[in-house]
Amino acid sequence: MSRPPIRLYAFAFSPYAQKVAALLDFKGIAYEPVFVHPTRKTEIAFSRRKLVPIIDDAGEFVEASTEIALYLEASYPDPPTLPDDRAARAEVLRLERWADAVFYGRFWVPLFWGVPANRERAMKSFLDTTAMTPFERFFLPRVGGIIMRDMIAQAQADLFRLPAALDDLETRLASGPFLGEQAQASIADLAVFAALSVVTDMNFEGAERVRERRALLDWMERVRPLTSSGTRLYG
Ligand SMILES: N[C@@H](CCC(=O)N[C@@H](CS)C(=O)NCC(=O)O)C(=O)O
Repeated sequence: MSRPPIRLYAFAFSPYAQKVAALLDFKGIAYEPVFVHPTRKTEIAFSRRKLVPIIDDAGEFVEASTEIALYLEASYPDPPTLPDDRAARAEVLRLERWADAVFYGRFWVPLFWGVPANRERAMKSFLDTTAMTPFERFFLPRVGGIIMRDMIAQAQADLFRLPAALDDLETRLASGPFLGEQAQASIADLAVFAALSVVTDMNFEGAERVRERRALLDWMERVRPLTSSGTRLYG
């Protein structure tokens, strides 16, 4: 009997959920996104951490993007997202952690939450993708900015880091077709591509900062045919 599609609990513009969607698309695994209400989170009431992404693979629940990536690699090894060689594997996993812990913080967070037009689109995505009461529809866009004001202020302050984050990525890409000097795309490429492609393919403000960098575009064109475009979760 064939397996049902994987359920991917997500926010449309969570970089971690985008990474998992890009991995699923890379591996050709069918999935359906389940968009989670940003405050009630009833869809993931079963979770203690209540963070997205979470996958439900025929009753097997896995939380957090790196754990999901490792689960997918073990359960659906073909095509691989990790090299066989131990040292190369460790390097690729180190770069994936860098994408999560550094790159997303210096690129995604300032760009989405520090730029007003992008922030509005990100907020609106919750109205478009989840069932909201009329009360929530009215108030969430108005109070969201107040609830998140510290985070938004930090994101605005961090916008100056964005060129350095892209410089850093370009340096890491300088010596190989893929990250970590790998001959094949890996989980690290997919983690970074997932975030950059949303910005370029959905024309978020700041997309030109990526597009003006030839080396980044060339690398993106190498990864793009292997997975989905940046509209993957939110067409
Ligand atoms: N390390 C986790 C991070 C997950 C995470 O922080 N998710 C955010 C969305 S980008 C979330 O669910 N936030 C909800 C909240 O903080 O209430 C992963 O890799 O999946």
